[in-house]
Amino acid sequence: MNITTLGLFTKLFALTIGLSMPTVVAPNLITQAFAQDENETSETGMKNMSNATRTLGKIPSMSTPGEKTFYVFTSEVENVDENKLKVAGDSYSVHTLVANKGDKVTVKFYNVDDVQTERHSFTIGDPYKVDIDLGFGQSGNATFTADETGVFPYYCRYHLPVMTGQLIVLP
Ligand SMILES: [Cu+2]
Repeated sequence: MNITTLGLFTKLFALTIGLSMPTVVAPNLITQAFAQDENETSETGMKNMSNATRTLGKIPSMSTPGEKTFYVFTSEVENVDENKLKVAGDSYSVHTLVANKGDKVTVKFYNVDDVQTERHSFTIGDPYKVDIDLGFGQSGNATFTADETGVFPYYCRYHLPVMTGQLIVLP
């Protein structure tokens, strides 16, 4: 380890300490960190979160009554030898989505697969009839009202049977 590497290492160490200390020592520093993020995000939801944090001094719940927004990314299980195992290693970043009956549900789906020829879909059959079908680097979304309770599988039409999940709609 030369001097430059050592210096970098020390800085990284200091940074790590700096990042981990506030959570232990001073909870109000977390609030400041949230407030700083405000300029970096355009999502109104996130802004509301930091406002709520500042005025109430509470950790935000992130839930809006009657609305659910889910961010789902494509994912890859590491070390799956597709030829040997005869199964794809593709997956979703989230495998279970939970909503309450009557919720307005929005699914935002992102194809972050680094294989440029690989398409992925986020598909739910009846009664919701969702089909977000994406090519390389694309994203798409779908909104529906969860007016039927039950467990509804979602799947990628290109990577069955492994790339699946379930939407649970509670009464
Ligand atoms: Cu897929």
